[in-house]
Amino acid sequence: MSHVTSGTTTARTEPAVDADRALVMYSQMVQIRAFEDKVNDLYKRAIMPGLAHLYSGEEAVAVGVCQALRRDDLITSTHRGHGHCLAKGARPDLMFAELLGKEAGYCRGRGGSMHIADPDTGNLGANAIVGGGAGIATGAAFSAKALGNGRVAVCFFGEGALGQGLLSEVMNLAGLWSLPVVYVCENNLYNEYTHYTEATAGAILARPAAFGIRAEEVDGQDVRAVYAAAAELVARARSGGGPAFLLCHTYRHHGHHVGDINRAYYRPKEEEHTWTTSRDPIARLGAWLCEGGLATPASLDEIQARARAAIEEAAQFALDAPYPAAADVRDHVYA
Ligand SMILES: Cc1ncc(C[n+]2csc(CCOP(=O)(O)OP(=O)(O)O)c2C)c(N)n1
Repeated sequence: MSHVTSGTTTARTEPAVDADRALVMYSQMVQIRAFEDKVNDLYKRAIMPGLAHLYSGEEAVAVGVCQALRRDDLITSTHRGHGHCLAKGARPDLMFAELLGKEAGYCRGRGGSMHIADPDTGNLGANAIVGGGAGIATGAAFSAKALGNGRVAVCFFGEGALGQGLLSEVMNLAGLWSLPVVYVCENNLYNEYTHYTEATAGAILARPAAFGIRAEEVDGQDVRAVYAAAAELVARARSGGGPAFLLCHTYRHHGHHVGDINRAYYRPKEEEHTWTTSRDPIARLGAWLCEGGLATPASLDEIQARARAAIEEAAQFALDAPYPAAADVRDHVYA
């Protein structure tokens, strides 16, 4: 990993992550993968209404960053938000209920996949508007600083949001006022069906650097590296060191959304193959755990089986849960 501050780049050494945390991160990534597989299954069987944007392949970003946060720290999420919500501590049963439009869901079934918010875990909400979380996260950081409560806000966004003016406006303010916010850019190479190099001018890290914001990049498929980078930037923000920008290089395994099946016209099959095999974040951490004697293939299989069983149970809860009453369906909706 390297970081760029006022034009300088520094190498970072092997990330320090203890065994317990590595196993927790493995379990969390597996939970997210199992959740997304189940969402895809529900969509393909026409049980889930609407669409969802799956996070599979990007799990190391949400998990590595959220492991560096306190429960009362705040995040904003995106249209591809299930992983952020779960990594921050959301309950899969209530998330499935939201996706299926059930009253038990996080937003009483009125929001669906792109509108999951969970104040109890500091999740200020997913957002269907690209870049929409930037102002909210920066405002939350402003509030944390004014109140002196020591909270840090993390703004997750895809690289597509780099084209949104709001992001530049709020990075300017965060830089000026030294706000405790970390902007986490998930560069999965594509904005819908367009390669990011066709939509983003210049060097990504030059943008935060222009506002005097500490800017770093990391292999987003290596959860230990993401955690190490995030832990440092979050601690720095918490102790008054100001905002930071973490660019994570990652990849989505599935299409832009669940219905995006035929992708060969915009991204090569060989590229998909490379990222889904040798660059898979779960397989990579699993290999590291086994090489270090911290796990065995059998113990990892057991974690996977347990996660899948728990996800099945959570989905069943949501399938059995009631819809909102027809008379109340317009309540709790603000537009
Ligand atoms: C303001 C705005 N413009 C356009 C869209 C349509 N849209 C939805 S997702 C997306 C691409 C987002 O790409 P990126 O931010 O890189 O996130 P990714 O989907 O790759 O995770 C676009 C253009 C939108 N939701 N909001």
